[in-house]
Amino acid sequence: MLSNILIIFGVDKIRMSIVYLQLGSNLGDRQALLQKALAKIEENLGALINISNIYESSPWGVDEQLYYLNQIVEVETKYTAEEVLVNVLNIEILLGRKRKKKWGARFIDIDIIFYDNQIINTPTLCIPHKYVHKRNFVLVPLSEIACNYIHPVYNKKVAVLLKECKDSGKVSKYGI
Ligand code: PH2
Ligand code: MG
Ligand code: MG
Repeated sequence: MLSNILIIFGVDKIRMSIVYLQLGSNLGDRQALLQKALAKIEENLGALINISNIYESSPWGVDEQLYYLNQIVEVETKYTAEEVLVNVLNIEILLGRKRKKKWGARFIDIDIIFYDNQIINTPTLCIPHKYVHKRNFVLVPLSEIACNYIHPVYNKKVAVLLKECKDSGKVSKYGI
C-alpha cells in the first residue's frame, strides 16, 4: 500500500546517470561496427544524448597497427558504473571482439571515460579512464560534445585538457 502511494507521487523515480563512452575500431568494417555498437548501447544502456563525429586516428601507444576510427557518445543510463562495464564488455563480444593481447587490434573497443562526476578505482574499473588527458583521439571527439565537462581528478575542463595535451597523434574528422 505504502509503495503504491510512493509510486503515485513519483518517489520511486529511478536516478539516472550520465556516462561518456569511447568507441574504437581498427579491424573490419570500422564504420559499420561503430554504428552497430551505438545501436546496442541504446538498446542495452539507455538514450544516446549526444554523439560526436567519427574521427580517424593514428594508433596510440602501439606500433604497426592500422588506423582507428574513434567516436564518443553520451548516454543517459539507469545502470551503475559496474553494470555499464558488464554491459559494454558483452556488446564487444557480440560484435566479434576477441581479447588476445593488451592494446591489440580490435573490431570494437568500448571504454568508460566518465560516469557522472564519480572517481572509481577498483581492480576492474578505473573512472575517469586513466589516459583521457593523454589521448588526442579521446579529447578531440570528447571536446565536441563535452568541452565544459570538468575532469573530477584533474579539476580541469575537457577543453583545457585538450589544449594542454602533448599527444602528437593524428586525429582528423572521418568521411569529410
Ligand atoms: N585504443 C587503444 C590503443 N591505441 N589508438 C587509437 N588511435 N584509438 C584507440 O581507440 C586506441 C588506440 C587501446 O584501447
Ligand atoms: Mg581502449
Ligand atoms: Mg577497452
